[in-house]
Amino acid sequence: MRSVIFDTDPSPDDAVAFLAALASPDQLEVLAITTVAGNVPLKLTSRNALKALELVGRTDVPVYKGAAAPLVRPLVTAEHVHGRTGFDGYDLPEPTTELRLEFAPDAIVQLVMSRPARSVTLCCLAPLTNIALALAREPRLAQHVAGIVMMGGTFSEGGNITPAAEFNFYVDPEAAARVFSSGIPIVMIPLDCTHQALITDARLEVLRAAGTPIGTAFYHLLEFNKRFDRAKYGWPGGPLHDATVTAYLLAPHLFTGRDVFVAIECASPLTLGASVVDWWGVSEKPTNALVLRTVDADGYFELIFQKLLSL
Ligand SMILES: [Ca+2]
Repeated sequence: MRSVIFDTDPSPDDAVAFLAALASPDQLEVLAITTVAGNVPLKLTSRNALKALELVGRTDVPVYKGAAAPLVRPLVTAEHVHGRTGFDGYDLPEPTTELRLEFAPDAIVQLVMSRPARSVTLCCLAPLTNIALALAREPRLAQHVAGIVMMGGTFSEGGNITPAAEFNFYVDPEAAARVFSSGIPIVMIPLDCTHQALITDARLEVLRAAGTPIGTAFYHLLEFNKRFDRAKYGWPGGPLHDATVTAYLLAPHLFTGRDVFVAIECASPLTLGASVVDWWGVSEKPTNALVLRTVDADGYFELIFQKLLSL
């Protein structure tokens, strides 16, 4: 059993990630969901987290609101991908629960430090602002946390927000740099991996055919995302990025990767937020992340959608 905290800026793929974890109580204990500004502003990401939990009747899971902006830069959002609300495509039920009062980075510190060392894993699906703030608040967090599994970065695949950078790292490169230099064991799932996990019509049909409220809701939400991605990339479907984090925790054998040194660009206007991955070990620097590069896409969708539909 592994205890986890999901740090997220919910668009549908984030929601699939933490809901699939909630559907796996034999393997994962979800301590909390913490929200951050990213795909859409903080008020909306927080509301989306509550709505997703409302949909599956798990309003017992505490949701903490975190940073409204990156550490030093103005917020960049992605309404062009996820719509104005971040959850465009289907009207989820209005939340009946409230956010917890505590600031998310403080809640992360409290939840991790009050438990045995190396027993809580942070699942990061968004810009890493909350994690950097938690490390500033309590530097011992780096030794106490079990590790971070994150969706973010890109190296051979090119960027999805600039030619060089993936969205999460681009939005808050200083936070990403702080996390990568923290000494925390990191599993990084970059676009190089997630771009193999495409939501094709056949995969999406599994959700529609289930005919359940959850299946129907996510069919429409992911269908909305897919339109943008299909037009942008010319692929048969858009990638289901963030749920790879949960899939890795549940079934690491679906992935392959390599221990490498990763650094984040924080200065160059041209390549801001780029993750420089030393795949061939040419820098001879000590490794600081396991970077995943392949995923068994059929196994991934089978696992994640089966979990989602079991709620
Ligand atoms: Ca996300």
